[in-house]
Amino acid sequence: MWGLILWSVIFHRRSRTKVEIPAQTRYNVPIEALYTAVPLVIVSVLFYFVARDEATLTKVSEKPQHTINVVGFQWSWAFNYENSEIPDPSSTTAAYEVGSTKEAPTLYLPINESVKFRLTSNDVIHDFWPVNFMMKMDVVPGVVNEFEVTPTAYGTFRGKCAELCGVDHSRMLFNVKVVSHDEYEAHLKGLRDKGQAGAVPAGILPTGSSEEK
Ligand SMILES: [Cu+2]
Repeated sequence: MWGLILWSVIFHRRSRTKVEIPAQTRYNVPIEALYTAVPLVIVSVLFYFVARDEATLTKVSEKPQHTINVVGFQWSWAFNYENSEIPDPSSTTAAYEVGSTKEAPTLYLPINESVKFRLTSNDVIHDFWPVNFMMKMDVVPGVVNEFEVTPTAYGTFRGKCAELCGVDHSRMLFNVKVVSHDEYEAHLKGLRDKGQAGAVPAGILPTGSSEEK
């Protein structure tokens, strides 16, 4: 860069002898048309591929095998394994687990079964990021975001909040455990047996609730 600048300064300095104005170039219609058209083409092509892939990645099916309400709060996660679209606070069948900054909660998922995550928050914006899923999505107060996955490998994976959400944001961790169908059902039963059933505290307020904002 410096070389080019110095070269221009030395070899294109103003002549002492000739004082006429150098050739003026402006209003070059072909070049102007080109630098309008080329960026338009670039942006259109990028837009097409982004829109196409985004539509595929965020597609949710009509009837996923499982729906889990993921609640982000300052500063941990709650997972509500729901049986229906609308959480029923009196239901005793929808197991839930609530984590804390001291103890990261574990999200259980059955292998080869589709699961839709319904992401909600009642305080600030969080971001649900099960790292190995190569997918993350914002958890926004007042908004219900959704995405769907079908885990295909057993194991325990890490997850974290990917949106700076306050002082303990970095401790907003969780685990994802992909298990067999039977193990999944047993885990949910275990949660219900501990009394962790119904609509998760801090979750979506049920329709018609007086606390609903
Ligand atoms: Cu967060």
